[in-house]
Amino acid sequence: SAIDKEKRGALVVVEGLDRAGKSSQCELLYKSLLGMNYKAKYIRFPDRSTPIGKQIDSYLRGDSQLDDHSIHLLFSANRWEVAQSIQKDIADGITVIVDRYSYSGAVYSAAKGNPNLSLHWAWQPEVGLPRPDLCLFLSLSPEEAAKRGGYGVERYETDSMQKRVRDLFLSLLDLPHNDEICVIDAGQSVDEVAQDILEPVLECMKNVDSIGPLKRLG
Ligand code: FDM
Ligand code: MG
Repeated sequence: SAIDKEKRGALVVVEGLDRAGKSSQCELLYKSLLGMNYKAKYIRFPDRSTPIGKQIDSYLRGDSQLDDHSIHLLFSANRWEVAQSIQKDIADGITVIVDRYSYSGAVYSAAKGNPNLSLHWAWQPEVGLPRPDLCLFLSLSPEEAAKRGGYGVERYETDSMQKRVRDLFLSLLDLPHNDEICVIDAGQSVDEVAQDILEPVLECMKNVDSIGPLKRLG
């Protein structure tokens, strides 16, 4: 049977720019796994439903102003508040699909260009969070992104911000310890992208035993 009681779940993160199709692909992946009788959950960050998430939501909509460091730490706190439940789900054999994670956290804040908020500074509050077994980076060229219609009205949904976010995401991919990152060409059709995602996810779920227990971000 596809459900193996001995096996832990996998922690699978989907990252990328706005309009890369992250949420649709997470939804498709989640349904595929359930259809194959795997235990799965789909969560997203920011989780706007918690008290911290409501502050983040208000900030993103432009209804409130916050210091760059302050909002950054709220985004991180929003992950820490569910870190234990993620660990529990993984231990219970549930594969957890996460729509945005620490990579968005560090990159979006550092992309603001605040001279006192480097990528290095931005990463520190993420240290110790559950480490993804697999991170799928949905890569989209600026040209392809432009074809997908306009941005929404939230903070960060501007050309200049998206360009800096893209450059910083790409610089993260170069880090030597980031071997769990898998780049997906998000410019393909929805079905092609879904297939390119499903393969490494199934492979990762098959291999979690050899990876050992869930690790932490360093
Ligand atoms: N974002 C998201 C951050 O700035 N930091 C974070 O830690 C996370 C998870 O929030 F612009 C940004 C990315 C995006 C905005 O995300 C809202 P969604 O996926 O559009 O809800
Ligand atoms: Mg958005």
